[in-house]
Amino acid sequence: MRFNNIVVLTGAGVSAESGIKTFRDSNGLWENHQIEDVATPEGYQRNPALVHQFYNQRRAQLLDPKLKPNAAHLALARFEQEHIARGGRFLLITQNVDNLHQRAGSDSVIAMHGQLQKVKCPVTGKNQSWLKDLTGADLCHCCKIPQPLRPDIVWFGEMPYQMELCAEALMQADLFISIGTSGQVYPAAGFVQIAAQAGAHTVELNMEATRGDFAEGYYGPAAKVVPTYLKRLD
Ligand code: BV8
Repeated sequence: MRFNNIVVLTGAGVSAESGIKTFRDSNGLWENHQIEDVATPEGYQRNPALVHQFYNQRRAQLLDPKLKPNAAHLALARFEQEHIARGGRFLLITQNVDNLHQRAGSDSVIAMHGQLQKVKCPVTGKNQSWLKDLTGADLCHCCKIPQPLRPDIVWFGEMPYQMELCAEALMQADLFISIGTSGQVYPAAGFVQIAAQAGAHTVELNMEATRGDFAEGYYGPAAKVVPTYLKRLD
């Protein structure tokens, strides 16, 4: 086994072939919205109904029976099981808030930007599973004065989840694979440097090359490129 400690970072491109819009490709998610209006705490304060609508639409899409994990999600889940069975270490960090990695069977997943199917109390941060529409009338049960629940999503200006765990894994990695991300959002976009500084081999699997500095890159649709690359690792 050439690599022991493998860290994978995924972005919206890995879910594109499942039918979930990416952020920045044409007709992407941000097309009809300004980031400031729908993915910041200030935007939520200003117009909670707009933000609820933005996330309710995306959450509802996850319940569509036609929406399924694609070959890239499935190959990552299978590889994780086989690699761990061989005594290797594996961590999948996703920027995506859909549930497709989890549905594909990936176990060791950090959803660093939160999850569409969770909501949380704005005061205690306690989260809970939530599959339906969220409105301002949905209140927490953890505070003496119940608070309106918010999407359990990391907005711009908020700290992504489990950053210490991510940093620890990146510094011990001997292979870092970045899949389906434009590398425009930090701190995720800085992961390749942390891994490279720790001596990891770095690989980009994406539709096209990004500004990131990778030792190796294979380009094309994730559902094709990811299974092909992972097979070579076996
Ligand atoms: C924070 C949830 C600080 C919302 C999201 C330097 C350091 C630190 C921070 C900053 C910094 N510089 C700027 C910042 C601030 C900011 C930032 O990065 N801004 C950018 C715009 C410059 N970062 C933050 O605010 C972060 N927080 O820094 O907190 C802090 C410190 C202390 C205490 C408190 C706070 C928080 C960032 C998280 C924001 N939330 N998501 C939601 O989902 O609605 S980010 C959002 O963008 C999504 O999560 C998405 O995943 C992410 C990145 O986008 P991508 O996944 O890459 O998607 P994109 O469309 O861009 O690219 C898709 C790629 O796939 C393309 O390359 C395409 O070619 C490819 N592709 C398409 N189809 C396919 C494909 N590839 C393969 N196959 C295909 N079929």
